[in-house]
Amino acid sequence: MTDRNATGAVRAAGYGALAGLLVTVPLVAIFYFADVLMGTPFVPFDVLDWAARNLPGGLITFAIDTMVTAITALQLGETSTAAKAAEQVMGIVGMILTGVVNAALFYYAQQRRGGRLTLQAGLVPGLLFGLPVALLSNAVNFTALTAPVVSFLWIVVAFCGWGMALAALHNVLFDDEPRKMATAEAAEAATPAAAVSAEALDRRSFLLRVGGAAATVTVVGAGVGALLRESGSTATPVRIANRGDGALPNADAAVQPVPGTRPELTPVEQHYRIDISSRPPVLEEETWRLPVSGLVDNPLELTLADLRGDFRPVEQYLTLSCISNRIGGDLIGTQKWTGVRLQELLARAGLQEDAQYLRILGADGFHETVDIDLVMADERIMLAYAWDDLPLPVRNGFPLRIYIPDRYGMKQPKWISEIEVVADYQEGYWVMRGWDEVALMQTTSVVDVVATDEAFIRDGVTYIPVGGIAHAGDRSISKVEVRMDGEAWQEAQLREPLSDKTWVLWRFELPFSEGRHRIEVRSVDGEEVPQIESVRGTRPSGATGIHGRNADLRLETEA
Ligand SMILES: Nc1nc2c(c(=O)[nH]1)N[C@H]1C(S)=C(S)[C@@H](COP(=O)(O)O)O[C@H]1N2
Ligand SMILES: [Mo]
Repeated sequence: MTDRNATGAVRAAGYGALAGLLVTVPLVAIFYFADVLMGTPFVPFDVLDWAARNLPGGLITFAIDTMVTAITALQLGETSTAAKAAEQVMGIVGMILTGVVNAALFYYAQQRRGGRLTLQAGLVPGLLFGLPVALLSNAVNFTALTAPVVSFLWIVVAFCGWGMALAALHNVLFDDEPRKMATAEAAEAATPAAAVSAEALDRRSFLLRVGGAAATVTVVGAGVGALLRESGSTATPVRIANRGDGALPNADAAVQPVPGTRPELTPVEQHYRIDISSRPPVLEEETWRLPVSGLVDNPLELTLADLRGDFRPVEQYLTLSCISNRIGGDLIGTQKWTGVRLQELLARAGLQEDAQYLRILGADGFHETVDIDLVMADERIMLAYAWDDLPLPVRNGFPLRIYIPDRYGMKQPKWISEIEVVADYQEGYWVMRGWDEVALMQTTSVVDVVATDEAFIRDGVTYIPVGGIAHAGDRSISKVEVRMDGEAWQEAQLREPLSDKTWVLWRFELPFSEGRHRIEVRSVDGEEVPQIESVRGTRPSGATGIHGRNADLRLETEA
């Protein structure tokens, strides 16, 4: 008898898992639909974001690292975009799996307990699942338009509905179990297989119908949601800085990039995006303010118009890189940044005697601490509101982000929501999670292209142009060298860069020799310090090592 109960319970858990799938998938679709329609939280992303903020830094880094490796290996395109998509899928799949497990446990427990389920009994798994999710969502969500209480209640109610739907399904699947069992037992002597399969058929056709309904809700919810989202998006941004005559500062540079080298100025929509949330905070210019508070004589509360109008705009061509960028990776990009000098802003606020640090908060909960001595010593540190003369894109920090020369992106908050002047140092978001406290940019260089289709002949020798970038924070690049198959290093030509803070494009003319070769690059920064050649991973201080590319050199039919 106990044995039979146990098998029954395991079988019930199996049905529970299936029912869980059929109820949780539409629930996710409903959350999505409500998010688009009313701005309630999309909870699968919130749970993932909560995990990303609260699980140990090493584990998160490992997860990101694995993801980047997979994206690179499977060639899924630009790393940060693919990683964000993978993250979002993980959030959704995670929520569905949790729903499946919870439902399986619910059915299992019910089978062991026996008896009939009331609909209200579904409130137990509903609340067990829904309350923690609602709490996590409330803790991290910053994208919802609804008030936190409303969001919280909506999530709890939705999960209660989820639990009651499971209870209802359970009753249809198992309610007449005793009768069926009795029939089955009676029939067992005659045709046991027939009795069992009739019962199974019954359940199967019922589950099929539920599956159809679940699929309908999911497709309609997700589809209509996606359509609504599409139609609600994107006005063209208004140019806010003066483009001047449009000429780049290095327009007269003598050295031309090898075709196939990445663009010297990264198209803004191709610039990587790295941050701690599934979806970026969307801040409105009308309501956004920058409070400068704490140890200041005149606390400020600035609008974007104040920042653009009351301060002298500063323009700088800059290369930004993520500390998680691998050797040769794409988490690096160059734009013209426009903003205000942080020194000027602090002068207006009036620092008090004991002011030591700036605590800079992002609207997503990200934060960093900047030493005021550093700001006072470096007038290039700025609060930027434009990239390439347009307002910052939402994903890259609209309306305001900081620039600190020579530091990886992890030190430079986007979506700034507050600057607090304080006396005490506090570790920043990624520093707390084990990354380098200073995060100076490593010198790095990359072979972008071995341009076999650009081969040319000079003095009877055939050359293949090779090109790429080299970058060393604000230290500039003094030398780039290239070698083939581990032979002697030879100096490449350097193109005059957009600024001493951007990458340098280089070109090298490689004497042709047929066959498969390895072409490598290394560089020396403007302070005559060579890049570190020994291979080290991104954590904790940024990757080092030299980049190379294999190329099959063979000449097309010569004209
Ligand atoms: N508010 C906020 N700012 C942030 C981050 C973040 O997660 N939140 N990530 C930092 C990191 S790790 C990097 S590499 C850069 C990336 O800027 P981008 O997404 O515009 O390329 O933003 C930095 N600023
Ligand atoms: Mo980063």
